[in-house]
Amino acid sequence: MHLLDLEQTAEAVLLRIRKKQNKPVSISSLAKEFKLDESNIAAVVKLIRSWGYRVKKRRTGDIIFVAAPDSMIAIEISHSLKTRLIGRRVFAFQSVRSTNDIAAQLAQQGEPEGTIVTAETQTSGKGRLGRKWHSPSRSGIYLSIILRPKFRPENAPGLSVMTALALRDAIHVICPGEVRIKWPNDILIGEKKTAGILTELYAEQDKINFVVVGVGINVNMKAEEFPQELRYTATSIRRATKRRADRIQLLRSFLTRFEKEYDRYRKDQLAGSLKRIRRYSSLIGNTVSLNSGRQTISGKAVDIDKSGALIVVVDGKRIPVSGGEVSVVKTPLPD
Ligand code: BT5
Repeated sequence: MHLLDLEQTAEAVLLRIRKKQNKPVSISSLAKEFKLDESNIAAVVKLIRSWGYRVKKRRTGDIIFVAAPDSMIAIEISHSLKTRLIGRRVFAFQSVRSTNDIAAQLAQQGEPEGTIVTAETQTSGKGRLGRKWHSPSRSGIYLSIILRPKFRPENAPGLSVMTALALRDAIHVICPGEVRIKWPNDILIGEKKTAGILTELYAEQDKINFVVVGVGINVNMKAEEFPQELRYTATSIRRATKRRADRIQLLRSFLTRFEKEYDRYRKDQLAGSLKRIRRYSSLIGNTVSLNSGRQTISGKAVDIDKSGALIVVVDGKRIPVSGGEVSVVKTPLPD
């Protein structure tokens, strides 16, 4: 069989046998359904196994689907993903410098809105303002989403907050307890960072070419997978729940939520989500100090508006601060 045909057949056979997880499917029925002979079936099973799936072949002439791999592979991500737009095209890599950079290249080459890029590890994962994102292999989610919104560039900063909301909900489902948004781009479990968002805007004067939303999630890292400098500030879902999480399921759940939030955002920015954002924000009500490199301001964080700006009261005045270029620390100062 031609390699391409073999791959397509293997994908179809995989779909068929996984419908009956842990139940045997007879080889003869597969042979008939997919018009294959014994040697084709053997090649198909071999290929499916090479993707990391656990499949048993019994002497009695049955095949049993046992388990999907814990790997970020495209067919697994797409399997039963119910979104309309987000994740309809998947580029899944083993190792890249940064998924955001690959996504930007693909967007420049014309890849459509909703295309996603994932990797098992990043060698130069990026945080904001030139910082690094620690990306150990196979224990996290490293994801970038290409967006092509029709709105003006000044409406883009709120996308990070929108993403944070979808991410907080997806994490909270598998990690009950305190999962909060630290405006504008961190997700905290308790006081520790478990996910970060890097939104990069590619725009001309008043037109967005495309946006890349990058998401890094610490899913199954053990304490020792964090470098010394992150041990006390970072955590993973596994460390919080004391068990491994299914990365693919979490990814699908996030993509589904992201799509819903993005649909809302395009109608009226964060207006429809502000209640939840306020409820889950770790900063509102606290005194914060904002550092933009050039200047630092301190004040009380009182709200987030529909554009995603943090409203800080300084000397009695409400000042909206946009998320892009600031780092924020909660300060212990009395207000
Ligand atoms: C962020 O920046 O939090 C944005 C992180 C975005 C990462 C994703 S992964 C997929 C995509 N491709 C990329 O190249 N990037 C995106 P920032 O707020 O600047 O936080 C960075 C800081 O968080 C670092 O300076 C460290 O202190 C800390 N940090 C680094 N890696 C971490 C990790 N794995 N977990 C928790 N904290 C981390």
